[in-house]
Amino acid sequence: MPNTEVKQEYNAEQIQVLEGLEPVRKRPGMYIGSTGETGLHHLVYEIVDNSIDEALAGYCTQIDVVITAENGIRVSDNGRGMPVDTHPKLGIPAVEVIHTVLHAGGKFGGGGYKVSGGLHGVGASVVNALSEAMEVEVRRNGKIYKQRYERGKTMYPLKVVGESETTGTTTWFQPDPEIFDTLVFSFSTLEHRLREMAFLNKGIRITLTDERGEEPKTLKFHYEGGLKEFVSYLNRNKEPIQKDIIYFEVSRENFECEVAVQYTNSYSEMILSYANNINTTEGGTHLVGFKTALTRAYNDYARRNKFLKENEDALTGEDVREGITAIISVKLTEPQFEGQTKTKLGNSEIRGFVDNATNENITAFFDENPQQARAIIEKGLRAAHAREAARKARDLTRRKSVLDGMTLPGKLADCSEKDPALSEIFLVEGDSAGGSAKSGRDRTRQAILPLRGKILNVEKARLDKILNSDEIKNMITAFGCGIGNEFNEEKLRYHKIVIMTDADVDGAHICTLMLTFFYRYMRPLIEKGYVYIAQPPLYKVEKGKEKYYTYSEEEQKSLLKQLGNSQKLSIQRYKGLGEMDAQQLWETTMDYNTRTLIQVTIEDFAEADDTFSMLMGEKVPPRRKFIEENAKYVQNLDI
Ligand code: 28G
Repeated sequence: MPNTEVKQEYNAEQIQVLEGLEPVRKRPGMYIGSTGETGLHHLVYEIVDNSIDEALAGYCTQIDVVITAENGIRVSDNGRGMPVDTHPKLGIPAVEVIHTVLHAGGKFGGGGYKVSGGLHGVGASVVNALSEAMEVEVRRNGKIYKQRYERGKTMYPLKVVGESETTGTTTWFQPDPEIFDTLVFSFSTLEHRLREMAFLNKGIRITLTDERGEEPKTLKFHYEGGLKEFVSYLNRNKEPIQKDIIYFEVSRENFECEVAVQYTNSYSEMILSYANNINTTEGGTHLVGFKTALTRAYNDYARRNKFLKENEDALTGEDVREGITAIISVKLTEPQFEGQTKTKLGNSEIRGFVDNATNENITAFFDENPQQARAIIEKGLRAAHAREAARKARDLTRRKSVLDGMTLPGKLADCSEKDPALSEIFLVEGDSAGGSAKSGRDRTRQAILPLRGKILNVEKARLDKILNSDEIKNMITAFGCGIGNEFNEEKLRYHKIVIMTDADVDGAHICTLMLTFFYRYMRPLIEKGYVYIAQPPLYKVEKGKEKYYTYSEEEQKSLLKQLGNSQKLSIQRYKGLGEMDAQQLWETTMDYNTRTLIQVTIEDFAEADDTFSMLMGEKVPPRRKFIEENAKYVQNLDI
């Protein structure tokens, strides 16, 4: 193999360049958001984005991502390969400039943004600065060029290490332990993002390989249908009420918009929006354009076809969106991102563009598919009636609570503490465990609300029915914070809401039912991290006067090993909370010093929505599969 150095000189300017990456190492958070797990994964997205840009420019069809055995990342694409010609001002190859010069503005630094097909290469320098080692190989001009960097510093001039008939770029990096709190990549996190990328950029082939296990594991993502396939993927555990997916794509000189919509019999709405492949979780002008046009097209059609009489009120946006699964993706050359997390699209010109495209295409779909249109409109009409019924029911509960001066449920054993930040409420399965919890608790700071049996499955009912359920009404009044649009965090009476159910399948089911209710009607509770799951013990082991509790089968095994399997052991397996007396319940599950609480967090909105529709919806096989796969039940429940 030839090993020719590419002619080049190092000079003062070069040193300048190297200093250029210092700010990234000093304040990594400014460039990648955090130095935790999210930031770590962000490194991968920065590199993959460059390959995606090359694909959007029309030169790359295949992207391979590998998690190496050492928890490094290797990304390859079959694009043109990063340019290697010498930069006129800096006097170093373009590929080196890309890796060692900090480009103005990052996603978190404010300022400029990367634009598909335009500025690509941005991000590689940030990843380089935060990697203990990074290597790039460029296949171009019939040659393979290679360069290595360590913590942003070039190790040797770009050299030719071989010949190649193909073109493309391969990048490998090892994140820097001096920078990151964690160095372990999550296969499922990368799987999610890469699948999303493949949906958002139709036709691109992406693979993800994990080389850390005994056998390498590979997933392939390739969707010719783009967002259409994304919607059917999201709806895979739901029941569509229309057979087709409404799909359109419109492009103008400076922007493109792609939309897919399908209604299911669910009662929730699931709309994902993207701008330049970035998930705009705070919404923005593209989303507003879509929602306004949808409501208008929907009502116009309903009036024209006499689903709505002249004297009847128009359907609201919420009515029109009940059961919708929709994805809207726009691409534009100069996106402006606003909002707290810079995930709100601000470009005003996009709004009218998306509005027109949506109005025209939704109207056309309704006109051409009257049967599907009927199913959709009738769903909206039912939603409107239910909304009216719910309003009446809510008025009733509200009036009642005002008159009674907010009567708390009779079953609630409240705590004496009034500061929510110091107060906890335990939602306890069954009256008998509830009784033990009441006598075992710390009365100043722990409130107990016993719940009888299964609570209502909110995934299968509308608000009016939900508000008729006693268990749910009790939770709502005990929490004090209201639900849905009227949710008010400031009124929340406890900052720890602890679900305490038996450690068996029924307990897990009740737990899921409650989480579903919180997720659908009090989502900020979960987002703010107020919801926890208690971990009651599985076993009690006694040896003479010593007493041990274990919380998992593994823990039990290792304890028995430790104690030496002598005959003097008495082992009790708890089948439910009810088998513990007040003292035991306190010691094992409620005592601040010894208990384990699992905090419930939302990793990914789409995935959580998915999990709930799957667990609580009508289709049985996927639910069974999930329960089997997660049989051991939660360690750290990320929904
Ligand atoms: C495998 C890891 C991640 C990339 C390319 C290809 C070009 C490029 C990348 O150019 C500088 C700025 C705008 C032109 C562009 C090659 C034009 C002609 C490229 C990657 C020069 C960056 N030939 N592939 N950057 N542009 N893949 N994959 O990073 O004006 S980055």
